Amino acid sequence: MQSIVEGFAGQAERQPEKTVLLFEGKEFTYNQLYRQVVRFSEALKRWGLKRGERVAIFLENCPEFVIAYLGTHLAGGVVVLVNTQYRQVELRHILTDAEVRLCVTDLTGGEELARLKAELPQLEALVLVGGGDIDAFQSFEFEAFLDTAPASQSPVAFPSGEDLAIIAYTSGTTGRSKGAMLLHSNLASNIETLTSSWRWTENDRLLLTLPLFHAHGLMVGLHGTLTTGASAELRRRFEAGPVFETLQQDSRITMFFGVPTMYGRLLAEAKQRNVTPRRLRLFVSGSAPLSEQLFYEFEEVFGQRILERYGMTETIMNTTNPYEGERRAGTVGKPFPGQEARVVHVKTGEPLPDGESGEIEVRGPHVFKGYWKRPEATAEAFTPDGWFKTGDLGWRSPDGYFTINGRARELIISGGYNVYPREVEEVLEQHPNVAEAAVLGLPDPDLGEQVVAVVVVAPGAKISGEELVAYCREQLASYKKPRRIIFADALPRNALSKVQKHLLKEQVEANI
Ligand code: MLC
Ligand code: AMP
Repeated sequence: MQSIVEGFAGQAERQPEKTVLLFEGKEFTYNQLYRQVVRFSEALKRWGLKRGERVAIFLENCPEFVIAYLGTHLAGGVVVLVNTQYRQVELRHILTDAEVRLCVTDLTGGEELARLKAELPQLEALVLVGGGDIDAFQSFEFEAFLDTAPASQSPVAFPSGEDLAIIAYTSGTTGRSKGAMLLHSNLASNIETLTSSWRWTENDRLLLTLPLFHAHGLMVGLHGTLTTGASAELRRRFEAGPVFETLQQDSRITMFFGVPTMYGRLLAEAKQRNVTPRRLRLFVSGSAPLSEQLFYEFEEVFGQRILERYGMTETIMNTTNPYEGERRAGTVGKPFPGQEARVVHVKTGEPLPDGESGEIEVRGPHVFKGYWKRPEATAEAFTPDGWFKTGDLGWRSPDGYFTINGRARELIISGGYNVYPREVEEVLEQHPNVAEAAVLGLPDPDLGEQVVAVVVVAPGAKISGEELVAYCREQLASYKKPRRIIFADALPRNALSKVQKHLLKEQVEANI
């Protein structure tokens, strides 16, 4: 299998009548989904998409997401993933940087893009799920777009492993996110080792509530389903009550994947209802640290251990606790077969002995090609012998389990979403009434970490916390908005005038 779409097509040929997706009461067989994928790909080609051109998907979870994703790949296009919470700052940057000509979205997304029309000269067309019309662009209703596919289809040609499959924007340490270029071979090799490690088979059914616009939902949840011939019940979003009920009542569901926030909420549901939860074949957690306390409490109430794994956008999945064998609390397990991981000294880059803490580096067929149009950032991210520097800090036990205990870069992980402080600071500092701002991550019992901003108001100016939060929501994804704003007279700086975040954090924590 060189690509996910090829693996999916193979399953569609092998078991055409098998259910692959369930969504809001509708079922799709492999054959039905495959036929729609081919139509979408033909429609894209007729519209004028050339091989290697980018198609953005700016959409909540729904079957059309899956059709557009696979259809773009089948047409030789590159998918640009866009979080539905993204607003003006992120959309402007991503769609311009990736030179997107066509975007698959819904009416709400289309309206947000229309506001940016003047700044997105390269964006020509929208394909709108659920219909509607956006005057600013050439717009098609999704079904009508499929109908533009020519009646006689060209022979199916799958992409090669070396072709670019996805550009996923991540790690905006400078305030601007970078597009991680993932090849079809990265996606295919990672899902092959993952599905065999987790014993994923066609008999599995996954309850998939993670958003498809990030690695966890898409490159683990969806890819695993499509390539093993399994099925997934797809939800628009995660809601703890309904999810808990489905897990209890629907014995066809064998797996659930989530971020720790979701597990905390499911645990609260179980306790509140005072029922014994049904056992599943597999619960997986990732995208943020799963605390030992949650790991053990979950085991006590659900009667089984969550399998914790570690990944990132640039490398998809890196390490995993074992399916059989000890799932060790607080650890992220060992590298998947066929992939490598090591710990090196943060300054010298020399490999460290077991037990010593340093930066985690990974190498293997899962590691991305580089950052889109950013050769310098790409060069900086790799060692000369091809190890990718993850920016995560940790150590390895003598029996090979990795533990993550910090981050070399500034990053807040809130409910499994990454927030880069610099990006939020830049938006705050653009406000005319703000002189300077520092953004921190403070512990949060539900989200793991929460975004907090310390703001110095411009001389003579006045602004309230509510106004600043509203301003951030206008410009940025809502999950990046500060949950709390603290006003200060000045920010602590060192001799080089760099803000001393650790000191600021201590001061803020002491005053809460
Ligand atoms: C939503 N909100 C958040 C938030 N999610 N705020 C902070 N952190 C978050 N994670 C805000 C919304 O903007 C909104 O604000 C308010 O909370 C309610 O929105 P909601 O949609 O009702 O939120 P909720 O259902 O509570 O969402 C929580 C969640 C969601 C945990 C279900 O955040 C989620 O799906 N997280 C998963 C993220 C994920 O898939 N990460 C994987 C990345 S891949 P307002 O102001 O508008 O009301 C990766 C690699 C790897 O990291 O290893 O997997
Ligand atoms: P992203 O760039 O959104 O893909 O986020 C990747 C980051 O999430 C990693 O670099 C880690 O910092 C973090 N992460 C993912 N999985 C885990 C985990 N199991 N434990 C701790 N951190 C994790």
